[in-house]
Amino acid sequence: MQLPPFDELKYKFFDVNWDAPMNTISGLTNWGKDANHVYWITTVLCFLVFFAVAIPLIYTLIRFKDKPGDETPPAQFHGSTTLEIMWTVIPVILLIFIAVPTWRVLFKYAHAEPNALEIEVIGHQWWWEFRYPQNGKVISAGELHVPENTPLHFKLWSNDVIHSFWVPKFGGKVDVMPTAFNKETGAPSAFNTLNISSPALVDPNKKGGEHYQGQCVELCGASHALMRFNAVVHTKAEFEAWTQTVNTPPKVETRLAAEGEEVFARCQACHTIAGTPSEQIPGDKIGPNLSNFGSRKYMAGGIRLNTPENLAIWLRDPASLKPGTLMPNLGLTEKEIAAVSSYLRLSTVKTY
Ligand SMILES: [Cu+2]
Repeated sequence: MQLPPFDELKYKFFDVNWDAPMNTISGLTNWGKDANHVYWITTVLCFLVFFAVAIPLIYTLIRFKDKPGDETPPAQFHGSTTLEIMWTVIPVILLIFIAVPTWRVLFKYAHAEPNALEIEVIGHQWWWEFRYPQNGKVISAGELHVPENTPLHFKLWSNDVIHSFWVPKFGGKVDVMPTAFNKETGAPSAFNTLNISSPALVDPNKKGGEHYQGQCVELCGASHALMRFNAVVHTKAEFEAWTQTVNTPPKVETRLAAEGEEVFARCQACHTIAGTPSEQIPGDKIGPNLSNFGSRKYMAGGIRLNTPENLAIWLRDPASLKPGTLMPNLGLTEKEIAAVSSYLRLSTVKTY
């Protein structure tokens, strides 16, 4: 399944589609499939209970309806030990049938697999940051890259308010909570985890990976609905190549890009591009890491395709695309916008 660009997605109420990117019950990962199994068991049992109650109820309503002229009072009785035992024991048995598979799935995914790829997920108002501590200083924003068929160990926390991490096609939805940080190491004192394996590629030779929609699912402020991201599943070789090249600094070859590099000096208090002077400014930056921004398919937290036109709209007035964003209107001239856009869109990594 190939995802259409987010800004071209149009949902219709009756457009029910198994392959729809936000379908909750068509997870492709081990976690997604196991959770769906529990879901179907629960659904089938719920329908059985519904019919077991509804059918006798409808029968009783018709069979014992008041008949005109019939003055006989209904039989008067109360208490039935057999019935009371039945409606205690049957629900207990049904709940056991739901609880056992639920526990099995919960415990199965409670711990990371020993060879899992660790990914730190940090929620910000309103964008996602992904760090790959096992791959040096690889950091991505708005775009989660994973190799196919690989156990993943997500560690999730928030930089501000509560968010929730969700890729419907992966399954697993985890709250992303604010936390305190260790003063010396900067490590979060608490985080949630999610242990799933990435899905296999539908087309094993797919260049540039397969894209799945991700979304924040905890109301987190004005632009909560615009806090999306793009999950890209690559072949293992392509993922390796991405981690190797994503921190390569841009090659500035044109005058426009060189001018853009100068404009970007004004952005580096909030943004980092690996391998450039912006990396020297210490501390966690307030804005997304823009290393190889040009290689990203989407921008502004996954809400628009990464095109020069959309980037210009964003730079002219970020809040016009994302109300409440921390990025101010920098008052750039059209010339500066063209220059910095040309610089930012330079890419040393090609994933699609
Ligand atoms: Cu959020």
